[in-house]
Amino acid sequence: MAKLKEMGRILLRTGHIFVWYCLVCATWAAALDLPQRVQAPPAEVPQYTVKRVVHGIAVDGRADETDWRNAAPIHFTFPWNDVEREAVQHTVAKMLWDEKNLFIIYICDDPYINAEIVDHDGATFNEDTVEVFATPNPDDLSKYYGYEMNALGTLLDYITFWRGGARMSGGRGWQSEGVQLATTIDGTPNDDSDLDKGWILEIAIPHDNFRHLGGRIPPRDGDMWRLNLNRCAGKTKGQYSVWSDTHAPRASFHHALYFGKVFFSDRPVGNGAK
Ligand SMILES: [Ca+2]
Ligand SMILES: [Ca+2]
Repeated sequence: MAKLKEMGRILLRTGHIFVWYCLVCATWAAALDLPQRVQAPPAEVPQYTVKRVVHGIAVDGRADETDWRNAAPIHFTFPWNDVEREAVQHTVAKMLWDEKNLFIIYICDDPYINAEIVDHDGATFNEDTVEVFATPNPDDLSKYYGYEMNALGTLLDYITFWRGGARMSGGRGWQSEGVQLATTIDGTPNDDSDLDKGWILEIAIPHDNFRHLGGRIPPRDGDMWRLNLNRCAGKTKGQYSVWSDTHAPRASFHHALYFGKVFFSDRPVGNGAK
């Protein structure tokens, strides 16, 4: 009898734990509240040729350089938003390189710009933010660099590692060096009483920052990196968008298997086909 009572108590306790587990899971899923996939993923990852800077890039948050005008555009896709029905918030990105830096520019349409974080390594991904995830070592997609930058130009940088299907978040203490970053904003950030036009973020990342994960640094003509460009939704009516679709059922960017393929070329930008 005592044994039966003890078993009953254990079952009750186990039942309580199970109920609590379900509640925690449901709360967690609701808290995430990430939009679900509305488009079928493509069969192949996209490719991009990064060409050489010719005239020079001023990292000032403006896209008016001849080299940027001549660089091929990347148009982000919206796997988790029905942009046939809602006003699309375009992002156009471009990449170039020289002997010292990888340059990226993001041109973002955004009617409700939100960015308040100014502390380095803050949670910029909760605001209007663009990102680059990259590894120069295409043979090992379990590690890559993350640069997540809000519309104010605040940078969260890290190296992320995957172990046994889980992503380790301990790499935030890693700091990039010598990065130049600038933004321009056309609108009134953090004021949703009017409509903003958008913002531009321009970044130069010295190649040396990519030296820890294998691959050749600096890259040479023909080298291929795996890389993705992302945009987070911000606080008001935002859209998650991305260069290379991550195949994820809910908005999510940490899927290196689907990063795009980026080829470094010695060809000068503006010379020949984009
Ligand atoms: Ca510029
Ligand atoms: Ca960091």
